[in-house]
Order: sequence, then C-alpha cells, then structure tokens
Amino acid sequence: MRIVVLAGGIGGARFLRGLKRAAPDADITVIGNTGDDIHLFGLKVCPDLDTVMYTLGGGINEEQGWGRSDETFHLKEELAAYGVGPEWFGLGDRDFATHIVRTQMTGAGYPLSAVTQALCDRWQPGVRLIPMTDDRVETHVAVEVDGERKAVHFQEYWVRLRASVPAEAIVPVGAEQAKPAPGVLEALAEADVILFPPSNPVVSIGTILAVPGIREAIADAGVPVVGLSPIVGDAPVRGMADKVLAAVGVESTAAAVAEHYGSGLLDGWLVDTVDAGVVDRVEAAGIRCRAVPLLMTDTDAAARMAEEALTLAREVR
Ligand code: GDP
Ligand code: FO1
Ligand code: CA
Repeated sequence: MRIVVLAGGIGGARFLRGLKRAAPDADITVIGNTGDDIHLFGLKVCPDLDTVMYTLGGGINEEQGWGRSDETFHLKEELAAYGVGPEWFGLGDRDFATHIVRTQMTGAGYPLSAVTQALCDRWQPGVRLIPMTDDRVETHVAVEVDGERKAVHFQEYWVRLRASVPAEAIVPVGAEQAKPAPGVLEALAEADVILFPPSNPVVSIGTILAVPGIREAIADAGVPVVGLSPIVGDAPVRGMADKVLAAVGVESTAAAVAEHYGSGLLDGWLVDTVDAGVVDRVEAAGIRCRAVPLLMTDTDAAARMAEEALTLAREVR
C-alpha cells in the first residue's frame, strides 16, 4: 500500500511514527512543509523537515518535540559573545551540523529535495521525505505591535513573540510561484490513500496546499483522503493553531477545520471522543466522520490513530 502524508513538524512526525508501526509494510511518502524555513547565522534551517527526520530517525529531543536529543548550546553562546544573534532562536550544537551540511549542499547547487535525501541517508527515517517544493517559500504573519502593523517571519511570531499578539493575516510568501518538488505530484498520483495527520491546518498543511498543483493532484488522485483533527475539545493540543485559524476566519473546533478543508478535498475526518458531538455536523458537510481517541500520548496511541485513519479510508469511496 502506498500512503502519502502531508506533514508539518511535531503533530505530523508523531503521527508518522504511529503510522509506521500500524502499517509496517506500507510504502510511505511524506510531503513536508517548508514554509517555516528560515535563514539564520547564514544557514538554512528547516524546522518541520528536521522534526520529521529526527523523530523517525531516533534523534529528536522527545520532551521538546523539536531539535536534537542530548543537545548543547556552546556555538550559540560563542556567537552571542560576539553580539551575534538572534538570541531568541534556540539552535543547538548538534542541530547546527545539519544546517551546515544543508547550506553547503544548497550552495553547491543541490536542490533542497536532494539535500533532504542526503540528510535522510544518515537518519534512515523509514519513509520517503520530500519537501513540498525546492523553491523558497516563507510563511509571514501580519501583526500589530505597539500600534505598528508589520509582517514578521512565522518563527518570529511563534518563537519570539510566543503568538502573544493577534495574527491578522498569514501569507506564504513565494508559494504562488513555487513548483512542487520532484516526486511530489508523482507520489500523489500513485497513492492508494492520502492522509492529513493532526498537523497545523494553516501554517503546515495549508502552506503545502498553497503550492500550485498540490491541491489539484490530491483531488485528482481519486483515492481516499482522510484527516485527523489537531483540535481537541475546541483547542489545539499544543502550539498556536487557534491563533492562525482565527487569522483565516476559522473557529478552533474540530468541525470547523474539517469544513475549512471541505468535502472537495477530504473524504474522511477523525475527531477526538470529546468532540463526538460534532460528528453529524461534519457528515452533513459531506465528510465521513468518526470519533476516536486522538491524543498521541505514546507511539502505540499514535499507531491506533493511524489504524483508525486507514479503517476510515477503506470505508469511504
Ligand atoms: P509543528 O510544525 O511542530 O507545529 O507541528 P504540526 O503542524 O505537524 O502539528 C501541530 C499540531 O499538532 C497542533 O495544532 C497540535 O494541536 C497538534 N497536535 C500535537 N499533538 C497532538 C496530539 O496528540 N493529538 C492531536 N489530535 N493533535 C496534536
Ligand atoms: N521552537 C521554540 O519554541 N523555540 C526555539 O528556540 C526553537 C528552535 C528550533 C530550532 C530548530 C528547529 O528545527 C526547531 C526549533 N523550534 C523552536 C521549533 C519550531 O520553531 C516550531 O516548532 C515549528 O516551526 C512550529 O511549527
Ligand atoms: Ca511547523
């Protein structure tokens, strides 16, 4: 079975770990979000690709959900001693090596998709990880700070400002001109099932869908498309999905997120058991819906969620 998953960082990565356990023989392709990518200290950092790669490859900081395990921060401290920042972004020594390799290879002319493959040669994530595009796309967030309206990089909005100011608009800068990376459209066309893990619907999956051709390829694939809600009990399990959903005019509920994707894209939707009351509303929107436990407390819990998603995929269409 060929499964294609559109993934952001933590929510996508933890779901994928469960999916690998639930479907050990499946051929899994992951289309990763690169809208979070940022250039810092002259290096290209790809938080969501790295979160998937480290989580599936066994190098993730489990408590944090991002960055390397067993990490130290000497390099960042030395840079700070020279007055070189930003001080608000926590890049560790081990993680720095990944960004140096990526930046060197990119500078030598390799596209991000080839670089990601090379990095995965070390980490062996057990899935084929492809960035959504080889082109530069950066998610910016329009905010008002001290009465001044400005756009900041998504990382600045989330890591520096901690999403403490309302997001007024979300703009995936460069997405309109971007082309899907090699292999993306082919994987979608050859998929037996397409899954949306409980990733951020706006700044993770929404950004991937903003790359021209990807949304159409999903609709044209003619296979079940099943998603899992990142919203449980009317709030994100973690992160700032409520803030960025508000920016696009969507309420933070499992039902509203399903309706936001719409029946043109989604065939099936899983909500948590605490949200069982919205099943009828989602079905009325033309999307088959089930309520099952959706908290990824450990890999077994994530595997049960993946099994439920694959079961629902068999029931639709
Ligand atoms: P990010 O790039 O690191 O923010 O990760 P993703 O975009 O892949 O996923 C973020 C989303 O995952 C957030 O909106 C969370 O609410 C959701 N999430 C995290 N853990 C869980 C969980 O255990 N269950 C569910 N249903 N959603 C989760
Ligand atoms: N998240 C934080 O909250 N603080 C950080 O200092 C931070 C550093 C960081 C470095 C590398 C990396 O791959 C991820 C990092 N993250 C950090 C996580 C990242 O900003 C977010 O989880 C996602 O981009 C949100 O979608
Ligand atoms: Ca992300």
